[in-house]
Formats: sequence, C-alpha cells, structure tokens
Amino acid sequence: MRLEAVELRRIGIPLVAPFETSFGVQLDRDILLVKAITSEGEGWGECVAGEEPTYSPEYVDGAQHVLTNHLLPRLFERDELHAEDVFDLLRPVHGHQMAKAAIEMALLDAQLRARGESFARYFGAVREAVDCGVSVGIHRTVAELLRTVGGFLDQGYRRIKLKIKPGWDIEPVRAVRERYGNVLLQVDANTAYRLADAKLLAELDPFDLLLIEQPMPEDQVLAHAQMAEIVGTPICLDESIHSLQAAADAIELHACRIINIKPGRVGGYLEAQRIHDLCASHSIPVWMGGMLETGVGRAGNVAMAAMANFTLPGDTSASDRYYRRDVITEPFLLHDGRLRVPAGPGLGVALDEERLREVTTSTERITREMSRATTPSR
Ligand code: SMG
Ligand code: MG
Repeated sequence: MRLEAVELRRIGIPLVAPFETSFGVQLDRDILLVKAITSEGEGWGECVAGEEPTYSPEYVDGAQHVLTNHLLPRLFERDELHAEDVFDLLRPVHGHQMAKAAIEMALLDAQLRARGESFARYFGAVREAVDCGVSVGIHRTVAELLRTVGGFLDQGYRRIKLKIKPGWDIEPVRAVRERYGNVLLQVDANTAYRLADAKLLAELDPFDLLLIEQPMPEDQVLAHAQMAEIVGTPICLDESIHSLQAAADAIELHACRIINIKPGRVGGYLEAQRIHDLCASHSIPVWMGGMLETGVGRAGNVAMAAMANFTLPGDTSASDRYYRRDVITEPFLLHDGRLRVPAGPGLGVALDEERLREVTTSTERITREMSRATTPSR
C-alpha cells in the first residue's frame, strides 16, 4: 500500500476520577490519535505518550512533532509500504517508541482491514476473551482505597494492582489483603524506590503478591537483579523494557521474572510480539500493560493479550474505568471479569464520529506532497 496522508487528531477527555501514581496526579487526558489514509483504505492508531515526560521521556507534543518532521517523511518516501517495514524504516530515528508505535498501528489497522483480518488473528491469538485486572491509583486514605478496590471487585475485575510510593506501600497492601482475602494482588512503584529500599520492599513478601512492578528507575536493570536477591516477591519490569534487546538483557541478568508488555513503550505491536515470543521461549510470563487508552488503543491491546504467553490478567480495563463516554461506537464492557477480543477486520472497532468531533481539540493533516516539499534531503 501507499501512505497518502496522515491525520493527527488531538482529543481532550476528562477522566471519571483522578488517577495518582508515584510521579503525579492525572485529571484528564490529551491524546494523539493517528489516522493513516492509504491506497488500500484507512486505519487508526493511538499514541500513548502522556502530557508530560514523567512516565518516560516521551510526551504528546513531542510525539506529534517527531511524527510530522522525522517519522512520516520517511514513510511518505516509499511507494510500497507494509506495516512490517515501519520498524526498520524508522530505525535511524533514535527513541520515540510511542510515536513510532502509533503510526505502525494505524498502518497495520489499514492493512488488516483491507484484507479482512483481525489484529487477534494476525497475532495468532488463542482466546476469545481476556482476563482483566485494574490499576488503582494512590488514594488519600486507606479507607478510601478500600472503597475503590471494593467497587472494582464488585464489577468483576480479576486482579487488583495498587500504585505504591514511599509512604504508601506496606499499609495499603496489608489493608487490601486483610479486607479482600486472596484476591490476585500486585503493586506498581513506577521507579519510586532505590536498592537501599530492598529490605522495606521485602516486607511485602508475606502478602503473597503476584509481582512488584518497576520498583527502581528504568536504567537500573542490574540493581533489579540485586534487589531480587533480597525481595522474595517476583520483580516485573515495565519502564526498563523499551525494546526486544532490553528484554533479552533483563532476562539474561535475572532482573525480572515477569514482563509487562506495552506496545507503545517498545515501538509498536510488532516489537511487542517479538518480546512476547522471546519471553515464551524463556518461560517468562507476560501481561498486557495499559496507558489509559481510549477504545482504539484498548482494542489492539486486548487482541494482543489473547496471545498464548499472556498468562496474567492485564491492565485491560473496560472503557468506563477511565471515560464516561469512549470514542468508539461500542465501548469495551466487562463480562465476568473479561473483555471480548474484537473479531472484526483490523482493530475491529468503529470510531464514534460524533463523540470524536465533540472531544477534538486540533487536527493536523499531513500529505505526501507536503512532506516532500518540506523534508530536508537525507
Ligand atoms: O490503562 O489502566 C491503565 C493504566 C495502567 O497503571 C497503569 N499504567 O506504569 O503501568 C503503569 C501505568 C502507567 C500509566 S501513567 C501514564
Ligand atoms: Mg507500570
């Protein structure tokens, strides 16, 4: 196919409730959606970069800039393009995985819609519905946290993930374990601790957690291996795993026993698939992460989470976990703690044009011709 134009659409949507992590509080989202217009039809992608570079170095304005000025020109240059070519074509641009992932996703959607194949089938999915967990932010009090967790358990979520930070760790975990018995429970520190905190984190061991996610900064991979000698709870890496190579190195170093896969963090669904396969070959279970996606990103994530080695419930919550009204026509609904894997062509979801118009804050259309006129020669 040929990439004719790309629409970069920014949407602003409030969250149903504030979401607090060790690096900040979020009240609403400013999301970049990418529509690829190709000779074979259209496809959608969602960029998971946040408003600020606090989860990772990427942020949404930067993603839009790098797409416009550095990534799209490299794709417009080609007369024949497949989603499978994108990763290598964009390799000369270092980093910017979330921006790269968004355009690769849109092209994969266009390509699969054109041939009537779903994301799930393309990934070799083995199940029709996936077990869902929910990520629970830091709360002001333990009592409020218990109410929130209870509400999610009533909705049917099969696993609870508590966000932790120094000063909000052992007590909330103890309280949830005591109140809600043997519910599947895990924690995510988003890099808030240091190796010197290993003994403190070992105090979580008696609570039988599934895992501790990313206790230390992303570049401290070796320290995670050292922490694993002190802390009994399995360590899972999220932020550190930004590529297949990073996953291979972390496994080799014994820095983690479990990996969280986020396609946006690693440069796209195809790199994510390679990480899934690598982990499977090393008996490292994986689970699907979440970046507060709309139904567009969620659709791709749910499809991928249906692959064989996604053996732990993901952060694949229903549309209403974050948004009163999603931007797709049929929101993701929880059925017995699971989401159904879309079976239609491509992402298998349709954009709700009226809702999209309502939340759009800007639209930029970049065409092949424009890109040719402005690209510096390489
Ligand atoms: O989509 O439910 C979701 C979010 C899950 O906790 C979640 N994500 O580190 O795993 C993580 C965080 C990052 C979100 S901050 C943008
Ligand atoms: Mg995480």
